[in-house]
Amino acid sequence: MKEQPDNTITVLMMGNPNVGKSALFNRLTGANAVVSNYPGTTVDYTAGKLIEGHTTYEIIDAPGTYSLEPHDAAEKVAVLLLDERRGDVVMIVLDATKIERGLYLAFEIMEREYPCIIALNMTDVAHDKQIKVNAAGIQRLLGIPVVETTAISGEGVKKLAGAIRKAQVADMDAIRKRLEGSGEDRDETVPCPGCGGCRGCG
Ligand SMILES: Nc1nc2c(ncn2[C@@H]2O[C@H](COP(=O)(O)OP(=O)(O)O)[C@@H](O)[C@H]2O)c(=O)[nH]1
Ligand SMILES: [Mg+2]
Repeated sequence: MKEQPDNTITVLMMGNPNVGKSALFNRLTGANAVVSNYPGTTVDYTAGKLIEGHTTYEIIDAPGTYSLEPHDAAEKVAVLLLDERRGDVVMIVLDATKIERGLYLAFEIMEREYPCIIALNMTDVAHDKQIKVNAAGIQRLLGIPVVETTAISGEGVKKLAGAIRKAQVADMDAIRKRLEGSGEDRDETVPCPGCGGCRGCG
């Protein structure tokens, strides 16, 4: 990830509408958010700061989008924010009850080789609906950090903040091989991006 001279790293939050991006953003940044209008549009986006140790992150809450082929002005701004490389790190937010719905966008972002992490939000709803969320499995499959969160209670948010510095560029070939089941040795050969070595830190 790219650090600006003043130690600031930009983190662009992207995901489908209603997955809890803004709720997570509020948890991560507190009360110091600034709303800006994206030049040339009527679309607003919000930016705020998160200080983690010696690092300052500028977190940007992008408008929700289903893909990187925008269908309306808000989606277009989300894609422009990504194109600008405003996101030195991209935090992909998925709804844990509808993971597959968000994966299309997640793969599009990962293919562009941004350092990424995934927040699996709405884990409380998943729990209530008895949907089992295998965050550790997804993390091993994708090779990027995956953190379970519940934005409304704040659960997992501290872990999510700590995981930003572990953001990884996804190795799409390795992911394809794993998906095809032809990875040489799924568990042993994939270092855990969460801790660097374990087989299930999740
Ligand atoms: N139960 C539950 N509700 C959530 C969670 N995160 C967000 N929400 C709610 O889901 C709705 C959409 O959240 P919002 O942050 O606006 O989603 P965004 O469109 O992705 O920015 C709001 O009513 C939030 O309060 C969560 O982890 N659990
Ligand atoms: Mg929002």
